[in-house]
Amino acid sequence: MSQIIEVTVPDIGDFAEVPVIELYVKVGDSIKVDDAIVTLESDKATMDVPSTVAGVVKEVLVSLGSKVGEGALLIKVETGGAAAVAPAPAAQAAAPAPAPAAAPVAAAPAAAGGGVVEVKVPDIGDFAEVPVIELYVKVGDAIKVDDAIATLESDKATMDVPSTVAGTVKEVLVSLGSKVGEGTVLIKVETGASAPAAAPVAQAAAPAAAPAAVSAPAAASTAAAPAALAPALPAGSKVHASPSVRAYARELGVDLSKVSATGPKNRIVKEDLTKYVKGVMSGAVAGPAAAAGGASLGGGLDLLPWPKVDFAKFGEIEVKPLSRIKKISGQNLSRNWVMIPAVTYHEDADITDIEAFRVLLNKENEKGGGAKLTMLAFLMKACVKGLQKFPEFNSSIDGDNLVMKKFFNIGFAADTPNGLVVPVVKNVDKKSVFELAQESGDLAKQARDGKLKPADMSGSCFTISSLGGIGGTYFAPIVNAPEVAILGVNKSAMKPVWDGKQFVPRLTLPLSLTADHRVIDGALATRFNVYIAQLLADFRRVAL
Ligand code: CAO
Repeated sequence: MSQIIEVTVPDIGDFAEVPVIELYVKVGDSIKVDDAIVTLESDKATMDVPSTVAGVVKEVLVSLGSKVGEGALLIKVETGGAAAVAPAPAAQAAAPAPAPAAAPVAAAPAAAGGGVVEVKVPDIGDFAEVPVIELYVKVGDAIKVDDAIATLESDKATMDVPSTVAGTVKEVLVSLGSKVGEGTVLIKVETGASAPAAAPVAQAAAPAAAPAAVSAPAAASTAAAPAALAPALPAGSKVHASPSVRAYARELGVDLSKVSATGPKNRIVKEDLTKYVKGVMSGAVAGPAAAAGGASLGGGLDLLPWPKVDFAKFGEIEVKPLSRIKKISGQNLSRNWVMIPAVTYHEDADITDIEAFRVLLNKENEKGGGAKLTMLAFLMKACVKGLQKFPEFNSSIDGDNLVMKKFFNIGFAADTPNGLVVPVVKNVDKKSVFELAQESGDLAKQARDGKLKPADMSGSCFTISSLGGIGGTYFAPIVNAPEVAILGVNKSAMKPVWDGKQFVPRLTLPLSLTADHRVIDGALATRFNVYIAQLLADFRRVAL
């Protein structure tokens, strides 16, 4: 049973006509309790109004620039649609919009004192004990009017308190978690003090009645002593953004001071952030280190933008779009390459006997018309034996946990005209080498014909990448995350092997195992490789 609930502006203090500066929802959106609906900005605070209900937005009654006050209807939400039969929490449905009653008190202007001005929490509605969840300034910071000082979060709204004065922070009287209410002094700011030669008396005496009143003397002091306001502000303190945009930036790990603002009053809006992140990811925008001349100390990738070269200047060119598979696999490979501390270990396997056996079986089989036995099928069987002996190879990292798999699905890289795909043979432990050869052959054909379904390419525990039909000696395959290892094989070749008395010709298969060092260390990887080589050298061991 669905219900339409109205979400209104809660008591936001003594502001009657506060403009909507950001609107986060549209008709049809599914929203949860606490999702931000709008950001309102008065001259004293910027605040997000979160939803008090969960459901689907049926009507949006404000737009950007709308002036609202306490009780203004923002949106209508249909609740309980998906959970029509579930017991809808009566309290939630019956309490559509918080409309606390306390009458707002007049805004508290900051007090002055010999050039030091207190910046206080303005009237923020009927909230007495609101925690400080972000603090953007520290002693010594140079701040401007409107720079955010702190973010406060009640259960009804999240709001930034901006500075009403410009100057140098002399004292910070709150810390993260401090509970504040209207009139609480947040910081003390020395206005114009660092410009003693020209410090206009008017500035010291006209602390913070209104931002406009302060900005003029502040500008004057800048002109007289540029150094006073010149020092770079700490990251995050000079940007103008709503609490939800700041929260989003924190989630993405973006330093807002790097983002260009397109909103009114040079405010960073959500689209600016999205554009910045897209730009960094595509290489069009320099990442933090590149922007800082490569001196980033952060943990991000900090890559230089992708080089743009006009190749046509050097000769004839043709531009071909990347295939869909190449685009998808490229993204996966890039992520795996940068995120996995991978090491590749090499081993040679003597496959003289197994190859002779394979050829023999295929000859016998020719008469019966059965599937051709492939080296890949033997490799799959050997790898499953390896996963059983060394279970770490059949695991995946999930946060702080290692997921140990008790099933044995093996993926194999298949080269197709459109790019690389990895079909997966399921339950390899329960299938014969003949069945594996048949099934992998069928899957490889479907891959080449572009007929693989998503289910054919999922659920792999470990991957084999065989270049044996082509050539090569050794290579370093990229781990197919979230798997933790991949076995590459190249073309086998006759090599002289010392048997203790003499060199004998042995058909040697080069193995290249790449493993995720977070899970598999070098000793374990080498044991795995040695074991696989033993199995291939004497396949009877697989039956043990
Ligand atoms: N050494 C020597 N010869 C080998 C061999 C090896 N390790 N593996 C296969 N061969 C030979 C086979 O004997 C066969 O020869 P004949 O035709 O004379 O019998 C031929 O190569 C083809 O072998 P096959 O039918 O078993 O198929 P395949 O080994 O090529 O494996 C598949 C199938 C799907 C793995 C393969 O087609 C493929 O796509 N490989 C490329 C995988 C790839 O691109 N990996 C790189 C990923 S990272 O960029």
